[in-house]
Amino acid sequence: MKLKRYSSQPIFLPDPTSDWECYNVFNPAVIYHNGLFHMHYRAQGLDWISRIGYAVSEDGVRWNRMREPVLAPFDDDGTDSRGIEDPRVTEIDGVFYMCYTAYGRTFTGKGEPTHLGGGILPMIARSRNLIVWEPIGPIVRGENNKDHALFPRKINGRFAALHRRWPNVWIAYSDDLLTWREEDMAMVYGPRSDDPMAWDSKSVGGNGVPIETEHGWLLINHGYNEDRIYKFGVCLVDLEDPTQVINRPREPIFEPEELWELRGDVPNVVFSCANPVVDGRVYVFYGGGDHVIGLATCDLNELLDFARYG
Ligand code: BMA
Repeated sequence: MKLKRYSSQPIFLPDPTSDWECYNVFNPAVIYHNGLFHMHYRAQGLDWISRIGYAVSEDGVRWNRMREPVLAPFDDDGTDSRGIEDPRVTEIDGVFYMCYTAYGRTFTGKGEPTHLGGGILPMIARSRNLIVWEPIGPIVRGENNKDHALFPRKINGRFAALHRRWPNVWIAYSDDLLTWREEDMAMVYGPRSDDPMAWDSKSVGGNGVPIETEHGWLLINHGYNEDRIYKFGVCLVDLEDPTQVINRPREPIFEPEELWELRGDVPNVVFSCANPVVDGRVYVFYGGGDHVIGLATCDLNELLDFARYG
């Protein structure tokens, strides 16, 4: 089972006439709403600070973008002054929520600072119209935590989010999206560290919003081993208790092959924050080489069969 590229070319490129998105556009969130694909993408320009741009499309391939970013660093204290990264948008009961990584200049807490000495926060923002976003707050503070995404409905009456406490994927629950208590968090799965040859032996993280199916939540994820080649896999977990892994096939479903995935700002990277399902097809939008955006798709039923029996 492999995802099929829509084209050997990227579907979305940096805009050389823009100061904030002239270098890289990558790792977009995409949701399908009212007959249109809505994309929130990470962009870097002259100052190398990530901002979130917005574009809209009828077919997921030809996009119309807004001139100005819809979300940019707002915190002068420094929690997001190095940028806003890797959005994942979920619609719950008519409200849109964006999970994103705030990358700050200052490091607080335990763990390791990032290579530039700053820290990261797994943030959530809210919007009613996909354009105006109001940051609500982080899931946790003071740790290496990103790749978070809200489930598209409450589970047992509570909001639920996947998040990544490096190198493992966790789940967290909250009543109000503001308070995420440690006792409401649990690990779901981790890298296959028992097999150093496995493609995901060193690190794993969630991709887009979990897909609800009659057989469980279908999770698409990314991972890498010592070679640091980012690939995608799948994992099927229980609908009412997502810490229960039903099956996790060993083979990856996607990996860098095109030149713009093997090269780029960071080599050997395909990185996805979006897998909306439209008319039974899964649309996997992804960043190639942290530089451009590509699209690969598959039939939902085929992917589900693979997740169950692969
Ligand atoms: C991860 C994320 C992604 C990025 C990837 C590859 O840690 O920060 O934004 O695409 O690294 O560089």
